[in-house]
Amino acid sequence: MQQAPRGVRLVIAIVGRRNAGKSSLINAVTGQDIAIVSDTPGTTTDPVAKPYELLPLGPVTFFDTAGLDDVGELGALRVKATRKILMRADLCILVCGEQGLGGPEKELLEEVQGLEIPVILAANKSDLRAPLEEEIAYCRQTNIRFMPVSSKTGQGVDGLKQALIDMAPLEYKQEPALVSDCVTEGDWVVCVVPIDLAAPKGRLILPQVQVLREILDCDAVGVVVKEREIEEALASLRRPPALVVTDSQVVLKVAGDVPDAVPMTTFSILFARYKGDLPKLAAGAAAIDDLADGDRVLIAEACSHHPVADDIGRVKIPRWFSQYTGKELRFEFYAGHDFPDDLERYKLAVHCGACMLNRMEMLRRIRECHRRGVAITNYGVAISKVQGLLPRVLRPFGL
Ligand SMILES: Nc1nc2c(ncn2[C@@H]2O[C@H](COP(=O)(O)OP(=O)(O)OP(=O)(O)O)[C@@H](O)[C@H]2O)c(=O)[nH]1
Ligand code: SF4
Ligand SMILES: [Mg+2]
Repeated sequence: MQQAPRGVRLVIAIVGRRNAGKSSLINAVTGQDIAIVSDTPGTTTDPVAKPYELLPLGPVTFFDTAGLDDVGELGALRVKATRKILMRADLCILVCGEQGLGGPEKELLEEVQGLEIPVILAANKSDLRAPLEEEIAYCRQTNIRFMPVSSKTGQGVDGLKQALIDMAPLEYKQEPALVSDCVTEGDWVVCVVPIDLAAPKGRLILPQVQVLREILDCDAVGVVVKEREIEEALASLRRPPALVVTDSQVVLKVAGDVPDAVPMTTFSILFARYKGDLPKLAAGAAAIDDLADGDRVLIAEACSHHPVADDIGRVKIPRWFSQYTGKELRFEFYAGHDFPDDLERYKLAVHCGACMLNRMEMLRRIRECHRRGVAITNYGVAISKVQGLLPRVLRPFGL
């Protein structure tokens, strides 16, 4: 197993009723008394992050949460905060205590499975109570991993850790391919890089360098041209290239010069795939066609500075969308690590290139939109969409 890329933390939400032993279980798993435990229900109020090295997997963050059966006005707020953690979770442990697997647990399991979060049912306090046949049968039927544990004696805790490692999403364990799965040894790949006023002086930008480096790692041949030279370059190659990768800004011109039979894509699409879930981002772009007058579109930037092109999100995308759809759309801008609380208000979220985020974080954001019923795409995919070239640039990936 490869080490998870640095800084990528698996988010594991621990949920359940009050007093089920959620905090105790985190203490047992981490081997530290870091979470406050008591027999008073409602001890944990706000979600608390507990970083931990789950070896050999890598860094994870356990989120200790308030009981989902908390009552009163404050209780409702706590439940809301717990649900917010669930929206971001990669894995979930649902803890049940003396009461076992009851109605509230079943409801919660259904909700978590509906959100497509892999879940383990930890039947805690196994020193006090043996699991029932019907509980085991229920989990078998619903495809949920059932694990009796005791935070008090430590029974089952190692097995629980192993289950977390086994269930960690694949993308957490593997470094994704940028272009290497489209190219084999000896292939030619033509990269189109416009050198205009926006290009930095004296160098290529990092995404271009990364693509070229991966082409070389594949023992393939990388050819770099400006958009004016693409036709000449193609004519002088002895055989057609395996792939043409172009800057999105000149995709229209390049698409005209590259024969239809030659696979072609953009740097932005390669990075959308590398950083996120390309099929979901492409499906989100299809939602642009369904936008109607008055719809809200969220332009989401993952950090507050955008060194590449400040006006892409704020000026160009709104203008292109308005021209393409012919609709009166309402654009709102949001920068930061979270989405707005009222994400459901938006018909579509258009995300930045996420250069400051790692893949897990971006996938989490895509999933959060999906879970909350909001379509999501990103700048790079949206640009090809409004230029009418999305099918062409997605074709190399079988989409
Ligand atoms: N016998 C036994 N007692 C346990 C076990 N796990 C937790 N407890 C006890 O159960 C009580 C509740 O434990 P907590 O870990 O605070 O439960 P919680 O789910 O975090 O509770 P809230 O934060 O109030 O929602 C405490 O008195 C613990 O000592 C266990 O495996 N066996
Ligand atoms: S993460 Fe990168 S692309 Fe997104 S807003 Fe920040 S600088 Fe811009
Ligand atoms: Mg607690």
